Amino acid sequence: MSEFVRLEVKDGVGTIWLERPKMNALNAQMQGELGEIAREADARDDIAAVVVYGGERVFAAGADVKEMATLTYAEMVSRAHGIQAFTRELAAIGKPTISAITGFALGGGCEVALATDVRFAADNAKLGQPEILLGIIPGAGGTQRLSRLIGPAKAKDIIFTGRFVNAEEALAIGLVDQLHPADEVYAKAVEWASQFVGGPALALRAAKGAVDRGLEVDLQTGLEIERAEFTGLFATDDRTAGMTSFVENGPGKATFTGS
Ligand code: CO8
Repeated sequence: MSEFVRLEVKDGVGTIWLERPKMNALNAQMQGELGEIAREADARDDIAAVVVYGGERVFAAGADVKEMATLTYAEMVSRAHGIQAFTRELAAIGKPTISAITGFALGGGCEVALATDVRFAADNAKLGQPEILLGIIPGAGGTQRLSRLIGPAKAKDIIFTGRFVNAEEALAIGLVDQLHPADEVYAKAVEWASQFVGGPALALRAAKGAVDRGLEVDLQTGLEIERAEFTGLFATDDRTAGMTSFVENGPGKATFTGS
């Protein structure tokens, strides 16, 4: 049983709740639980899309600095793979994922948000990678995912200074995708996720895989990845249903089964 992370499933949307008062500081146990729940959300057929939410007050203020403060170099060497693993598990969910961000999303918290496909933020949100102020750097994917998302110059400014980025700036630089009032941001994220319930799950998984794997390689290899994913979908019932429905009834009326 998880203590600090909870998976709630409602009408086809899974919400991963971060629940470690006061600030959802991600200690090692919580990181492990988040990775495990991400794997569960990926595998469960009753979940079409996933929302990550820290509650109305705070998304997550980062790794638990109090836990990290006394770790030796040798101890961190053996823990560092686990630290990257939980955001990798989140990013590997083969379904649309979205973070609903209220309050602080800092350090490891910002890295959690970066591991989802899309980010909706409350107008009170503050994001950042303040690790430099602790004498370290982001270690759960921040240097890589932030620079891929907003470009290296803006990412370096945020990582070098450790400054907090407010909601308006985050929207302007593409760090978040939509702003909403704090008490509406979760509902808006659920609404976005709900679009994919009853969708062609295998095509969505293929689309996400092609975009994400393609970003890691040269264009030609990316196109090969796309071709393999594209042709593979011709083995699915959903593409038969989608095309037959189009021919017989016009666009957008197909019923998909996810097979
Ligand atoms: N770790 C542990 N405790 C924390 C953390 C944290 N990251 N953030 C806040 N807290 C605690 C405070 O110590 C305080 O505890 P207490 O009430 O017992 O004294 C309580 O939460 C409330 O915090 P504040 O009193 O400071 O509240 P404020 O509203 O004044 O400030 C801030 C909130 C701005 C969030 C402030 O607490 C802060 O700056 N926190 C640290 C943010 C930070 O540096 N995050 C980066 C951490 S390093 C990191 O994430 C490494 C990434 C690589 C590994 C990723 C693995 C997950």
